[in-house]
Amino acid sequence: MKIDVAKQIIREYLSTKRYEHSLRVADVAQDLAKIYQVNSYEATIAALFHDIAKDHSKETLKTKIKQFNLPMDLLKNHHELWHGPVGAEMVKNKYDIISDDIYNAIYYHTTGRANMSPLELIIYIADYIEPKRSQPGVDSVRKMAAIDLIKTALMISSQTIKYLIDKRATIHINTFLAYHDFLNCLK
Ligand code: DGI
Ligand code: FE
Ligand code: FE
Repeated sequence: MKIDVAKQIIREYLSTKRYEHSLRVADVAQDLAKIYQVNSYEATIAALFHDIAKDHSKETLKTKIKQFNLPMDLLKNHHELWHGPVGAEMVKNKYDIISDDIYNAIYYHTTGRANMSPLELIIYIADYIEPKRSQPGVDSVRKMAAIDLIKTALMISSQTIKYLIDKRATIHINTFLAYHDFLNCLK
């Protein structure tokens, strides 16, 4: 699939705001792919599609979780966490562009997980640091992104867990497993 075609497809699914976010994530993902010698086409496609399910209603997402036979325990977690897995399945079922690596990059982009591939890390990071993001501390994460993928991912998962605890939000097990694994990788 040509990149322009991918852009047209996601345009139909997403609000202008979300579409532009996805284009920015794709730009950052491409830059990171160059630095870390990851396939730049795969990084662009995964980034463009990462939020494909984000503008679906809660009800639609729930229906798709059942339809795609995704793990039902997803439903016990916050609905913010549903669009990654649903998006990965939507792309897999509709377009022939998907490698396992692209599938996993979309699936796990919100929580992360243990043993993330370089492509998965790039999407996880690019989503967090795209130029319009303004979370506290994001500039030091941007600097680290040019130096070390795991150290960057550790900064993101630490900040995310702190933020979720402060909000008293439920935290998905993969969010913790990602944090644990990044630390172990750096030992
Ligand atoms: O879809 P985006 O907004 O571009 O970004 P995303 O898919 O990374 O979603 C980010 C949100 O997800 C952010 O508000 C933090 C939240 N999140 C990440 N891990 C968890 C989580 N929310 C809950 N409740 N539990 C988690 O484990
Ligand atoms: Fe997302
Ligand atoms: Fe996103």
